[in-house]
Amino acid sequence: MADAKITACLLGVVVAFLSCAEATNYTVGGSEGWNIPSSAGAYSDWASQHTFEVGDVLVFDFDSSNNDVADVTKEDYDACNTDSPFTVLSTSPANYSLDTAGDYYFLCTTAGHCSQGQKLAITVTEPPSGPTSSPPGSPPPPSPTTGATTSLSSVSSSLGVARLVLLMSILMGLLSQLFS
Ligand SMILES: [Cu+2]
Repeated sequence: MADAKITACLLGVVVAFLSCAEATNYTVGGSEGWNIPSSAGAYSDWASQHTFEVGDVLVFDFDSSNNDVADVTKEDYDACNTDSPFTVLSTSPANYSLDTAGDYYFLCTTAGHCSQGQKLAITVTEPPSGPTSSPPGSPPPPSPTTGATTSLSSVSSSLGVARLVLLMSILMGLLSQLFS
């Protein structure tokens, strides 16, 4: 019985380890959701508490009758200009997939909401499990640290494989002891 428990624990460790590489859904603003925040810096604070990687998804949860979410340029983000968004998502919850590395800017296009702090800027990096290949001909992501990010990704990827091999050897050793 004890052996079965140990095996179950070990399997749990492996599952937790492997799930590190999976995409994450982030509900913007946490339980507060996406609306005029109580403090103007609320979404900056929220963003600073998370690390966003390619493949992750932002979930905007808001009252659709009075809000939406639009991705915009940095200039429009800074100026709260709602006239030329790339896309506007007006049905909640709105999922926004972070498909490429770079900087992303969002705001609510309802008059006055952005200037009261309903705006979000985030930086998305390549996941450590390896860079996703960009389609040929597409411009590189607007990041001044592309070179450094890529080499770091390679290092992290090698480390990840080494960790996995180590973990598996430990696991095999323990299992062979259990069943000997
Ligand atoms: Cu709004």
